[in-house]
Amino acid sequence: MDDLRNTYLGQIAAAKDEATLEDIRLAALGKKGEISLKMRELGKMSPEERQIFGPKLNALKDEVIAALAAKKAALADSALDARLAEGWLDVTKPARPRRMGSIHPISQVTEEVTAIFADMGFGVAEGPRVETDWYNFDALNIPGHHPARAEMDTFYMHRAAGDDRPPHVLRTHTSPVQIRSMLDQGAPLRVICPGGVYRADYDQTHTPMFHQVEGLAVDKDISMAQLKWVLEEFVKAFFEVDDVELRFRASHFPFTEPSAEVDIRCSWDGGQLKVGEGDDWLEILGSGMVHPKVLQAGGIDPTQYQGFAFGMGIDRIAMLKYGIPDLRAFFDSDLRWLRHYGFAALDMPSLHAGLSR
Ligand code: 2NM
Repeated sequence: MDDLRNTYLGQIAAAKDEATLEDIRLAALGKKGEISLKMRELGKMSPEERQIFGPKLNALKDEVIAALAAKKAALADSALDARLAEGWLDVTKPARPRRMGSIHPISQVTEEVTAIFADMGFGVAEGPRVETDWYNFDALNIPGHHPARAEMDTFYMHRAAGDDRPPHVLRTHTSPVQIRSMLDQGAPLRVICPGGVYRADYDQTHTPMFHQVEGLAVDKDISMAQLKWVLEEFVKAFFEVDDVELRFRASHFPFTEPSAEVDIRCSWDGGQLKVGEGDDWLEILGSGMVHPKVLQAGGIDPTQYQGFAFGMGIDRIAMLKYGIPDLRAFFDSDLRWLRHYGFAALDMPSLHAGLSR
């Protein structure tokens, strides 16, 4: 009995892998295993002998089974240890963002603009790209005969004969989202509306779909001075400069009165844009005080509230900030272009981390 015990426990201790362990198990406890055969011999013994050898043999069998299990667990542990020692993963290392594709400059700039205005307390609203002509035109003080309807080169949705629903258009600006925001949320209100818009126009500087962001602030005692401060803060944050000079030029939009186009001081030395210095002026947005009729269409009492509003082209400011020469390339889905002008997927623009790093 002691020999059997020493033999098998010794072999188990020396086993180097699971296959050897399985061989040992078969040799000791398999159908024709040494210990199994001994157990069978118990039947031939006298009752007295069996009383002595039975419990001893059972204890030996249990001991070998336990030793096999313990060794099997130990082998598994050391196999894991070996794998961990050999190849290990540094979870503190940065991911490889290029593998995930890249962020389109329009998405990047939309996020940048959103982060800047969110920091000034503006919410973000989105709306449908197919609008009724009321939301796209009438509510914005652009009546049926108004030349702006023609100027905007509107895409009208097809209508079946006998369809008496109001005409639907592809929105020509994101202002209808601001009408919806006024109707949904009432005053006071601060909101920006980024998104795609459509105009039937295609040349060097125009694509039939492009992107806009419009802003709206409605409250009691809203003034043009606040508009100018907000736009200055925006331009400084967006172009990442400490100082800018803005120039308001009188203009005309149906939905604002008074209206102003806004230029920023810049230079184009060496063909590269520098914002805040130089003798050139760069037009970047349109703005004004919201027309009383537009407030009224938005369900807001114009004798109690005023608002300022502004709008700019996302594609255009993206080209300016990142030196992208051709607008049409934005929409070509050329992978080489996207790799060149795209942004790392994990770098979300934020004011604390830097907008465009
Ligand atoms: C611009 C220029 C000036 C504008 C007005 C509104 C609304 F809906 F609140 F009346 N939203 N955006 C606006 C004003 C847009 O884009 C060049």
